Amino acid sequence: MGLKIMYMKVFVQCSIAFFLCAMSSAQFDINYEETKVPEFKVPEPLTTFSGERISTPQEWDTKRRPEVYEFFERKVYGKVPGPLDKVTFKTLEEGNNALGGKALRKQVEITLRKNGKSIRFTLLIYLPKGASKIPVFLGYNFHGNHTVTAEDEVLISNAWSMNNASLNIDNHQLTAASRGGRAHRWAIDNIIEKGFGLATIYYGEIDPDKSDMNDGIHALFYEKGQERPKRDEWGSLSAWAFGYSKALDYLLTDDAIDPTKVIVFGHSRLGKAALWAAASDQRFAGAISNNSGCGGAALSKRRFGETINVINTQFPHWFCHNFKGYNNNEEALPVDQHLLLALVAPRPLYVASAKEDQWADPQGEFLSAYHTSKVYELFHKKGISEAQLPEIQQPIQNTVAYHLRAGKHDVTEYDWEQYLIWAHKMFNINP
Ligand code: GTR
Repeated sequence: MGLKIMYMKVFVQCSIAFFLCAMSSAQFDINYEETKVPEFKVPEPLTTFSGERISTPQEWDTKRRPEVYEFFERKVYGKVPGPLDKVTFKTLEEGNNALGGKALRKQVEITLRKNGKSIRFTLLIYLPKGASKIPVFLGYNFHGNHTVTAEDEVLISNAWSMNNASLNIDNHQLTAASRGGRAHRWAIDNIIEKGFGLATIYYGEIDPDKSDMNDGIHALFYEKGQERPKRDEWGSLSAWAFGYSKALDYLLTDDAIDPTKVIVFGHSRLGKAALWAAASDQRFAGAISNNSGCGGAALSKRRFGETINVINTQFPHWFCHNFKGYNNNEEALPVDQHLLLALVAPRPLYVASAKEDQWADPQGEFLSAYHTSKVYELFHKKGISEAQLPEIQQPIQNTVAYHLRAGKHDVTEYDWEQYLIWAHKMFNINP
């Protein structure tokens, strides 16, 4: 009976999702044909906005990088309005026999304070037992830390959540019913066995993913009567990126972790946030963008799949207000997303796509990684040298890495297997 109700709920939710998708395709003119991609010029990475050529890493760092960063900060993701008053850490739980005995588990509460207000989030960390100076992947999860593994000790957040019938999330409340429900996205056994740690946070604890701007971290910075950020101030993606940095603040204090090897990872909207986090905080050793699509790795000027107008309409809270000026106006952008990727240079960067994830424009994600490679080459790092999209399951793994996986929008064992092989090579890890 319970099962029947659950199936019905899943069916109803899927039908609603399908209906919304159909609505959005009808409402917007979505292009999925390569022949209909408009002609456009990819902004030259090594020429400044005023036309000056960049030919050394120093010139990149002092002239080009700052102007590109500032553009993305003021016109795309939005500025963080100022420093916090205080950040504190408190260990809530520790287990030295986790994951069947091969890992240590730690749950750390991080409190962010500003103007007499505060928010808290919990970082769940798994580290291989008996190791030291451990490289770590840091990634947000969509539905709570307790969905990442089935371990009973993992604390359940009481932050607002999107409902999800397949994970039994009702009334925007997380419960034990979804424990382990997203374990398939995290390859945690493989990560630990290969000598890496995993740190994860429920993204809704930083900023609930809904279009009002009254809650989450934004509200800490408001003056009296203020209800939304200024035009050039942070949307949710920038807030999530900032949360990644605050988690890094903690990871850098943990003696077991190698402070030079924290790699920021994110899937989809959280892949967009991971890229902006790596661009904004150069303490991150590298970045992985899994199926990040529009506003992430994909070139916007291609207008293939999701576009700026579509994303700003469906998720009006993700980017800063200024970005709406580029709705159906991509040609006015003096940058494209390959320059977001270039802000990660010369650190290792992995862009991954999925063949059936046309909404995220795999070809546009690949071309972005290709065009950013010029900046990596300036630093004598190997990028992607051929402009030809590789076949599925044929990864290219240089300092700039790319793969096209078979299948849909998701994070799979295959994706993690590639990230682990690549990270071993990039960060000289001997298990
Ligand atoms: C979609 C959105 C994408 C991507 C995705 C996700 O609905 O259009 O840009 O972020 O959500 O985060 O799963």
